[in-house]
Amino acid sequence: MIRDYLFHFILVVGFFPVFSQVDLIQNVYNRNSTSLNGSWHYIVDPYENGYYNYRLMPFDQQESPNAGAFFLNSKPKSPSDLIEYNFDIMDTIQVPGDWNSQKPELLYYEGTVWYKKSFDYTFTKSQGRLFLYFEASNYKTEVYLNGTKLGTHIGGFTPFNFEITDLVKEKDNFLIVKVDNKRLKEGVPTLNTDWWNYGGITRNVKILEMPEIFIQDYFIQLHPEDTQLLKGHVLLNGEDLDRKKIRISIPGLNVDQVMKTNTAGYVTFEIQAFDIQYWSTAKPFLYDIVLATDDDKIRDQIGFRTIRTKGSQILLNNNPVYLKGISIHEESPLHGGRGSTKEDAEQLLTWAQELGCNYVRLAHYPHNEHMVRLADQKGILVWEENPVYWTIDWENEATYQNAKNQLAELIARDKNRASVIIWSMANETPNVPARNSFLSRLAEFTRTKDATRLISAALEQKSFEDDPNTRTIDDPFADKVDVLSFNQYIGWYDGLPEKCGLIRWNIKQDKPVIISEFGGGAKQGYFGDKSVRWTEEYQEDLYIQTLKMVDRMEKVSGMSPWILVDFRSPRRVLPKIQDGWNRKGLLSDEGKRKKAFYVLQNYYLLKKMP
Ligand code: GCB
Repeated sequence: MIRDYLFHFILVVGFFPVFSQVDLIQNVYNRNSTSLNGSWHYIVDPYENGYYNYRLMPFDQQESPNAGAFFLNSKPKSPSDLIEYNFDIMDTIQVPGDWNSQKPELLYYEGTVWYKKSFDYTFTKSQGRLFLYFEASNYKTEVYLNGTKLGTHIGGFTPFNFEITDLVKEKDNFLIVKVDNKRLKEGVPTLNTDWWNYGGITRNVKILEMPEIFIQDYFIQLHPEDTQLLKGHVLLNGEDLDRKKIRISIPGLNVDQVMKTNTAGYVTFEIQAFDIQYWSTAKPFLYDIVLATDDDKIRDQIGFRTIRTKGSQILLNNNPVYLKGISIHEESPLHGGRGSTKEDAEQLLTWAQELGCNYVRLAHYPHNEHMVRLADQKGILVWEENPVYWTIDWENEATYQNAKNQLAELIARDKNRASVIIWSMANETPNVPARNSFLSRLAEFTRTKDATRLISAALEQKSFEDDPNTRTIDDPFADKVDVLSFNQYIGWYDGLPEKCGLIRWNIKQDKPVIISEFGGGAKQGYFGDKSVRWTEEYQEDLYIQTLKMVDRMEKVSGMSPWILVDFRSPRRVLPKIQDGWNRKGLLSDEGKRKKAFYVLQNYYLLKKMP
């Protein structure tokens, strides 16, 4: 524990920002925990008055910060004391949840909000260790417990945790969290996106009670080339980890194997398994798995499948698969704002299934864990994406470290999910040398973390100079991906739908192709001629023409049109049509189907390939 704090200290004063104090704990989803969700008091602090003194020095870096530091939760000791804040009489806000959709006056707010939660906790150290776990908080989060800083996390969509064993008291703990969602040029994502920058503690917050030595991380997947070999590793966390016994049991496969860790508490393994029922979209079979040490026991439900490419095909369990997909943003279909609950995920994936999908692209950042857990159960293949979007600060090493860290946290969380078949590095990034090396580094890093999945990125297409109607993918990063994906908007940003009939495709790479986006806007309930923008008929025609074009293309192994549901975007200001919403959804924000929904549904229904 001391070691962790020391490590944290070194990172804080080091060159790069610290991302989290303790490496991520895997499969918190199946651990017993105490929820800190519910009502939290909050203070909106646009000038960061509770963070900096008047010389702009952060209070939390001063030896004796004055009582104005919000993280101290100061209270007057006598009636003459001057303290200009008081969490306990402030308004409350729900956690999890973004502030923009909960408080009308914060709809457009981008900046710092302080959160405070008080709690009692009965625990003695002989019971083990305590960790505070955030599923996500957007974007920069500083966490303090009982006046002590736990650390900082950067990135809005991935989990992080801190050890709190030595800090928790039986009564009156106060947890103070500063969340700042200011967009930054050097951030990931950067200043410019086409989605709402929902701020706040957007997913669950929990306290985990763990044994002294616990299973921090594990990876169990089928060997990509040997369908009877399970491969993976387990990592323990604690003191004196040498030669610790770990038992892995998969009753459904008669697997019961004991292994011993090295001095660092780490062990890799290979297990022969016969008669495996492979996970597939038709039969998404999940095995119950138990990992146990003398002190700890964790269960999971894991599916085994292979995913690889051969020429222009994607092979799932060695059989070609066509990805009948749709792109999805993480907005709640039930109450608006950032989605985070199981019910939100259930609704979005049910709509995707009603559309006939066997695949979803979770755009443009990591979605909550319910999405992939449910996709595992429902047999839906998943593309997961790092929020490297448009033009980020390619030359900035801290930006790279940030992007890498967010991707690492996503892989750490989801690497045991059979549904996840593609890690996407980025979306619509410019073909310039600094970006090429940035994305190549990310891809190489990803392969070292996980050799069992495919790598892609949503690239851009371009026309030949002398022939605007012939399109190709001319991008050096195309050589680094397993699946060649690109977005195209012929019929919307690029001519009218009938233009689809003129376009020829000349894709040279011998790789499977995914059209990661196409689409156009329609205001649900606005009917008219198909030549009139924003009518449902225009969007319907765009889908008809695009799908005819796709049928003439070679190498296409799937698509994820843009997008399942209308979503909020401050870029979309056209009155009476957009009013702050991107209208390219096949469903309105109220969940009403537009005409184009049925065009795609019919196309997927008639598609021969599984
Ligand atoms: C794109 C982007 C997506 C936008 C979409 C649009 O190419 O990848 O984030 O929302 O176009 O609607 O313009």
